Amino acid sequence: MWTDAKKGEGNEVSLPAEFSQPDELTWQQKTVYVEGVAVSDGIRDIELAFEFSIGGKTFEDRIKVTVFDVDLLVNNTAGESDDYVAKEKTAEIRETPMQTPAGPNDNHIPMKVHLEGPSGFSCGVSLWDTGSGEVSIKKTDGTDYPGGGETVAAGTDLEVHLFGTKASSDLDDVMIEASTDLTGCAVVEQEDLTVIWIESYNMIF
Ligand SMILES: [Ca+2]
Ligand SMILES: [Ca+2]
Repeated sequence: MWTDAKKGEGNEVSLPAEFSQPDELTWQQKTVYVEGVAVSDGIRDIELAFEFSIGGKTFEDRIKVTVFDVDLLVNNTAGESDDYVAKEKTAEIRETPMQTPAGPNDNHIPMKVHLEGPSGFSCGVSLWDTGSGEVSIKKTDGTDYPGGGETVAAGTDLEVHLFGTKASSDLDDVMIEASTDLTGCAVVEQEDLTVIWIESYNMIF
């Protein structure tokens, strides 16, 4: 638990924590930030309890939370050494593919969206990319990955395809990011990769 959204030295709260000074805990509001450390064995298996004592009376509130984890496996591996995708060929550049595999479905790689969590847990996962290079994220049937996300169940993998659409200017300058419908706009996972492209006019020997 942290007292700042950006965790750092001096703002960690060790539990159980006690706040006794008025400037540490105002009646109106005290915001703390909870970080998941280990994935839950069961849904809502972690209980946070809060007690407030004043004038000889004690008030209490409790909430239950679940810790889960989203992993993005570019090229279906956790390793970084294969995190490359070639930029799509356009019809003007290569109308007739010379290589196999090539054609309308070439120049893409698979990516697994893996959800780790307790049995029976699922959530909607949204994906997007940032950076200089660009990819388009599609489902395996060739349609765009929906902006509203796809539901993923704990212990399963959702496979998507990454198409390189704009070449990288630096290594690993494309970042795929994920959020879930349970955690708001927080980015729950990031994975970087590179879109490679060789222009024919650079191939002079
Ligand atoms: Ca990989
Ligand atoms: Ca990577």
